[in-house]
Amino acid sequence: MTQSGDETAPLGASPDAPKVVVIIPTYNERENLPIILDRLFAAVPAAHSLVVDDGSPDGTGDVADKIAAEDGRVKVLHRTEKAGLGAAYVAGFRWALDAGYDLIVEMDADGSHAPEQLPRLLAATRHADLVLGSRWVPGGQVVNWPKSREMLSRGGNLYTRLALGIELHDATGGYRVYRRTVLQTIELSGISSQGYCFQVDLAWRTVQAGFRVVEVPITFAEREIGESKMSGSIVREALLRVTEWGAAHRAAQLRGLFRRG
Ligand SMILES: Nc1nc2c(ncn2[C@@H]2O[C@H](COP(=O)(O)OP(=O)(O)OP(=O)(O)O)[C@@H](O)[C@H]2O)c(=O)[nH]1
Ligand SMILES: [Mg+2]
Repeated sequence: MTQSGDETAPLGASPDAPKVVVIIPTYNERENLPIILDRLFAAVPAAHSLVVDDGSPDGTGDVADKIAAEDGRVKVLHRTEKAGLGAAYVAGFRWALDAGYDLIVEMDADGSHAPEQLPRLLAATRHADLVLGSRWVPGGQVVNWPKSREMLSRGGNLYTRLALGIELHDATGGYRVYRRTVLQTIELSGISSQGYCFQVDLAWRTVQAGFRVVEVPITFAEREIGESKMSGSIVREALLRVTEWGAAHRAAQLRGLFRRG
């Protein structure tokens, strides 16, 4: 499903507006973090942010603490070791649910997910339980990506669509907004996937639980500062698990057909 995203009326401005928290996982992002938080609060001043740092050796956790000491909208969750993006988000989701937020946002620290586009994603939650920022719907794009990366993302998403039989064009993307009911319904403790696989896992669980998912076009920019944590094992994990989920889903569909027959 695609949403053009015309409704740009800001959320979060009135007292009964949904409470928004933007979860930013960090590992060695000390230069990027202040920039992304500045951009976030310029774009959506009413939002709060939770930084989930996995003991970054470059001191990102200290940078986050300093910002939090000066800005009450920022909180920091310190975890002791690098345990992957998925585990960081699950910890962040639990915190956000406990704290009573209505809309829970995933955003990378490296500037790939433009905070200036967040108002459009938030507005789309009026018609959706999960809003995916999508690179691969009309109006979406990536800038400064090598062709090889684009092929990997497009190919991975095509494979995901075919294997799982879902109508999503960017299930691997990590710029998204969940309504709290989705994260309350999904069994968070059952999630062990990391990297891209984590994003597909959550989208797949959301679809299976019967929630409405909408894709809003975004412009995704390659990081300019710092190092990518992308690796071959992250791609292999996604390929293997998506294949397993697809096979299990088809087997369940077949069993259902036989029973009805
Ligand atoms: N807390 C935590 N954050 C992580 C971990 N791995 C990656 N991140 C953060 O997750 C976000 C996405 O990671 P990236 O390295 O940008 O991965 P990517 O966007 O798939 O790869 P690039 O496109 O090459 O940047 C960034 O904010 C990272 O700092 C981790 O193990 N723990
Ligand atoms: Mg990145």
